[in-house]
Amino acid sequence: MKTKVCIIGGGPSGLLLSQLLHLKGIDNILLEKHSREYVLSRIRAGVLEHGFAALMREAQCGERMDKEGEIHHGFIISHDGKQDRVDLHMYSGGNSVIVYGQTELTRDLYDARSRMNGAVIHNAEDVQPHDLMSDKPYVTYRAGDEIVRIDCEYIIGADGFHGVSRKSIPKTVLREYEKVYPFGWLGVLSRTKPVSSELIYAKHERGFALCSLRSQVLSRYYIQVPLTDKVEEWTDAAFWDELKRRLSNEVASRLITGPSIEKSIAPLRSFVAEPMRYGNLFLAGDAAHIVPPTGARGLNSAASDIYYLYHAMVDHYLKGDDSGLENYSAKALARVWKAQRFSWWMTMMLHTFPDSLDYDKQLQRIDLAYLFSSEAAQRSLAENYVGLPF
Ligand code: FAS
Ligand code: PHB
Repeated sequence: MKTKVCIIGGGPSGLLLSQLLHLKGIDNILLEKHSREYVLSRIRAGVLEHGFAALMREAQCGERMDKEGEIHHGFIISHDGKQDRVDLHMYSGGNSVIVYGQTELTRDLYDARSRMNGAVIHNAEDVQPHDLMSDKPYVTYRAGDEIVRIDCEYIIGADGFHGVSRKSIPKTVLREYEKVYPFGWLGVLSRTKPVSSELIYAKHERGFALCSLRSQVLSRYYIQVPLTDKVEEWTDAAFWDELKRRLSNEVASRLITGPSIEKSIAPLRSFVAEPMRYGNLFLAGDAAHIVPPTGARGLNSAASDIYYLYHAMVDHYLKGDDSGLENYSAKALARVWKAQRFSWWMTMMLHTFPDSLDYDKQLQRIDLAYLFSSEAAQRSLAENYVGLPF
């Protein structure tokens, strides 16, 4: 098989780029190791920056997002017995975020690829990029007993943290930066009315909690748990009781509980791999960077990678201009590191650290006190949360 761009990974990063390139007439093939059903069974992000939403619309995949997604102009931070609201709309100069689940967004992208007869190959096993430094790179994968070769001009590694692409960059070239947090998030999805119309980030001495949603009939909740916890140790009742302990009495009294339809523990890490280009391989999304979900930057960091790659490929193929490709890694990393900083800051401010000094606890308290005493501090939070410019 032959194509211009071979994309490894059928998550939001790979699918969005595949769709955008297709609309510009740039031939591409996407390889996904799992089935479509498996990919769509994963429950992940819930908050979209306005830049991501704009890209979805440009990809002709924004209709259901605009119809079913909820525009949020702010969120609550519950701390020290208080509920303080961050006015995103006012402090970001009129921007906001859309609450719309990654699962639905990925479904919309898959539907668009199918509608346009996009070349999306599922159950592609043992995918392997080759000859990355040559001008004739290629990718192989196994379909049953057959090894299939795809000759291409560029390879996009959008295969997530555990994918093959980043590992194809020689260790002598790759620089990795990592910080692992001493806790995880236990998340529950339940067909219940959300307890709040806006997200509630709760800082509590027992641990962090988050009240989020997917719709007015589908709630998403998280509590910070030790890394040693196993999801099977947590009954629904135990989860709801612990969540209530970390919320204000007023909010806890309104919480509507119900059976979990999904329950999982995600570890928290900060991770960046540099460079995000090696020869004709370009990394995008979780393949290159991971953030703790506290700042809702994970999926949104992938959006700017895709934006830069999309425009670089259009400039190359339609204008003969390679500057976007040459500058991709530096440009993408500049924004990735700002998202890393924001996610780290939100995580350090709102979580309970097992071995923190009393001094550290004071700093957390004063960080929140300063935030809600300073318009400049709230403007800084707001511009990061709604999404820094691409
Ligand atoms: P993805 O990991 O989504 O997709 C990569 C795709 O590549 C997968 O479908 C995988 O099957 C495929 N793949 C892997 N190896 C392959 C190979 N060798 N060959 C072919 N295909 C291969 N972000 C937030 O903003 N908020 C959240 O609350 C949040 N919660 C999360 C919870 C969990 C458990 C995880 C893991 C992530 C969470 N994230 C969250 C971050 C998440 O949303 C990612 O940022 C987002 O999925 C990034 O999308 P992709 O870069 O497409 O990577
Ligand atoms: C979610 O709804 O899953 C969600 C929202 C905001 C976050 C993290 C997760 O910061």
